[in-house]
Amino acid sequence: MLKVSLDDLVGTIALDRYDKRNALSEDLVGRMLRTLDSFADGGIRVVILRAVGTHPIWSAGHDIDELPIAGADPLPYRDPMEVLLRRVRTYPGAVIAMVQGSVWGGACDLVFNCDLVVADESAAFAVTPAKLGVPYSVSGIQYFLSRLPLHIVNELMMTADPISAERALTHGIINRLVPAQDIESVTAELAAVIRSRSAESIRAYKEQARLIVEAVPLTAQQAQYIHQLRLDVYSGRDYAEGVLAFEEKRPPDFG
Ligand code: LCV
Repeated sequence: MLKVSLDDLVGTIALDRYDKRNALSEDLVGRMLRTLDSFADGGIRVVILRAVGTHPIWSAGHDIDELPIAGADPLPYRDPMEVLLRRVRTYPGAVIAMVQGSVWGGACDLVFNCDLVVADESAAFAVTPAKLGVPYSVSGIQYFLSRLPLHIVNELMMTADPISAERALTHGIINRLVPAQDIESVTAELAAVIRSRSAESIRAYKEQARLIVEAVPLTAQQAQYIHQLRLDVYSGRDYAEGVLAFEEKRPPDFG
């Protein structure tokens, strides 16, 4: 499911579950979490997150077969994906996503939560909750809004259609857009530069940036209102239909 390697305090985690289009199952995410923990314990300065090989899909996102239905929050605080996103944000070093192929749903959240993104022309990003009838996670929306212009977030969230690598570059989702044959060397060079810089400075910068981005005060009433909005969606007809339609390999009918 994962291929892990290490070279001079640069660690690489490669998704290797292409039969399920690298869908982020609990098992796969658990392995990623354990790897990140061991990298952090070993003082690994830079982590490269990629997929094994060159395929049209980088990751199909959350494992839809594992989404709960019938009134259970699909993206609760303890969902392994949510835990992974927090772990990437708090990883005490840089995490670079190296992206070839399309990125779907929760995998976009994963890539956007990385500190830097290197991609080739085959990369594309589709944020899919509106195709599944899912109320997107509050922290996911917060992070999207902190990184991207509102109209781009609206387009991603409302259409659920992929945006191209070129547009992703324009909007700052991608740091370096490079030809496929150069992606490994460009990523390795970027990792080597960061590896040579002060780990203490980078760790403190990253933590400060995270805390500033997350510093959005909400009143108790607003928090309750958000909870109610989400509860209504994940208890609703669309969510059940979205998951069923995926299982039955047909487009959803949201009426
Ligand atoms: C489990 C899968 C998946 C998958 N899970 O190959 O962000 S949110 O709110 O949306 C969040 C809840 C979330 O992340 O939801 C997941 C969002 N992802 C998607 O909507 C993408 C769903 N997948 C697809 O649309 C297609 O699979 C793509 C376009 C990615 C690839 O198409 P392709 O024709 O290459 P198949 O569809 O034939 O899929 C190959 C196998 O992977 C499984 C799929 O069920 C199939 O399994 P079987 O061979 O056993 O039938 N698979 C694909 N995505 N997210 N399983």
